[in-house]
Amino acid sequence: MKKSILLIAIFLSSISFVQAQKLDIIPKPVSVQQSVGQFVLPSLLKVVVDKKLKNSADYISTSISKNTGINPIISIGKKHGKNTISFLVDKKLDLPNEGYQLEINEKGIFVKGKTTNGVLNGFQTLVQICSAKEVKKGTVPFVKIEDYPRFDWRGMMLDCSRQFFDKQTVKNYIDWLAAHKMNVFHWHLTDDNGWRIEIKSMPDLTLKGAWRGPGEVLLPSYGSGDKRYGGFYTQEDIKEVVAYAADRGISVMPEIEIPGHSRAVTASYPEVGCAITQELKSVQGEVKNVWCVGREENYDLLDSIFREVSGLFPFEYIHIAGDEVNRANWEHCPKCQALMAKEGFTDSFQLQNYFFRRVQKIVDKYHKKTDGWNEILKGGEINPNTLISAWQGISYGIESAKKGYSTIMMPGQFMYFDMAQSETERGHRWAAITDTKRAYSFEPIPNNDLTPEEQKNIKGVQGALWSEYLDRPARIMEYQSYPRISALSEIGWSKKEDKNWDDFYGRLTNSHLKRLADMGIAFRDFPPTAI
Ligand code: TNX
Repeated sequence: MKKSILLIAIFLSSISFVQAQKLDIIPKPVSVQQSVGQFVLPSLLKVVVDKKLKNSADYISTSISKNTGINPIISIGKKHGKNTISFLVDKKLDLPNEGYQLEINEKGIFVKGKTTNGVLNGFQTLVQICSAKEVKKGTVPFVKIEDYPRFDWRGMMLDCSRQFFDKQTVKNYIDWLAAHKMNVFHWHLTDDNGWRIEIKSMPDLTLKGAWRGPGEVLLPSYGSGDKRYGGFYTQEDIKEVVAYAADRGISVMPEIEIPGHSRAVTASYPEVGCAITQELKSVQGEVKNVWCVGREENYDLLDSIFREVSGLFPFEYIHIAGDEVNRANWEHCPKCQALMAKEGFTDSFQLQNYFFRRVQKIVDKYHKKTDGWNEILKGGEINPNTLISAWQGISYGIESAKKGYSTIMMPGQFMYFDMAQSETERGHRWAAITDTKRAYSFEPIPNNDLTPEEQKNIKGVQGALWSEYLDRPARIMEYQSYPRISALSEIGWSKKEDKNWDDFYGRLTNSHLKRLADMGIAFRDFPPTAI
């Protein structure tokens, strides 16, 4: 008799276990143990946030009330009382730095992390769990999750030069990245088609270089017809965005494009370019877009730019670019040629290397490290602490890791979300047609080519959204970004052996696309809606 009751109990609990709400978390966590039962959300819901996370308390409580419909009573501290959701930092947890434990049981909801970022990652998982319809009815399923990222660097770049995205749009973008446990926002702030960051010692960079179109504006029109187009972020705006991102666990890395892609600089300060009469076009057809390496005063200007930039961004890296430099300018410039002779250089890559070594000394002075596109490795030695953004292909990342540089894998063939997503859609095509499935297939550590030691140089993975083609209403930016960034987040976070397209696609279509819609993202659906 007793035995049969036990059997019935086991039978019943296994049924409810089978019916347990699917959590469908993206990126997929390391370990999830669901059990029978639900925490019933009380109308008097208390939220306790560790003192170390006090700047994120507003963000946390707003998201909880958005997702549960309950306005929680928030307090700062460590004590988990009755009916509480607690967010606690515990340095002693046996977990990697950004890892977390999330437990939902009859006593409430416990989110613990070793660092503040760890807790915030756990918070994002909780938000995803709370997006389910069951939670709207007032119950959250029992679960125990232990989770940590595969890579330290999970980044995304947004080009705010070719198109200007206002402060609020950038903040939204950061929110969406945070929801995917991404941790670096690479802010492409300058390029040929617009300088977007206020530099007080060089006011014309934004008075002139942030605008294009007709009138006294100096930059040629670009995708904006004959209308005046542009904009920039004041230093106050930048500080605001950096703090906003920090509250969400995201570091902001600024990129200042040098020495190429600098048409907006020479439009504002013509003397920065080489004194030549030829109209030499860059890969993208721009003229006068290179800093003169032979003009000594340019290094003083760079010093003041990097002094101001390093004061605005607490992150350890500043990106100094180095891609697609039209070195033909230097070959025609008397000052550059004189420098070349003086240094005994035989080719213009050595001039480029000379330029970067000088810039790295400047950036060093302001206690920052540099990141550069993979071309920065050409022409000679650079600072061994340089981070390399390997964009031209997987082999460039391999080369960088083999040379011993910390490397971010972001091959255009998989990780450039400006690429069209099918033959018939709008977008760049030079690297590949990349839909979400193809993006998801990217593996950042090419095992066969790197020794275990060299593999450690691969710090992470990143996507990029260049904005030449984003000149239609803002939704196109969202359409290009999602769900490809959802795929990227899983590449950066989840274990390699857990990666499985069918499983990911199931979580995406069952639950995650709905979450993206709730966040207000006009993502690309399956099948895509034509635009
Ligand atoms: C190459 S990626 C560039 C960008 C373009 C992009 C378009 C890189 C470092 N340079 O300037 O916007 O291709 O896909």
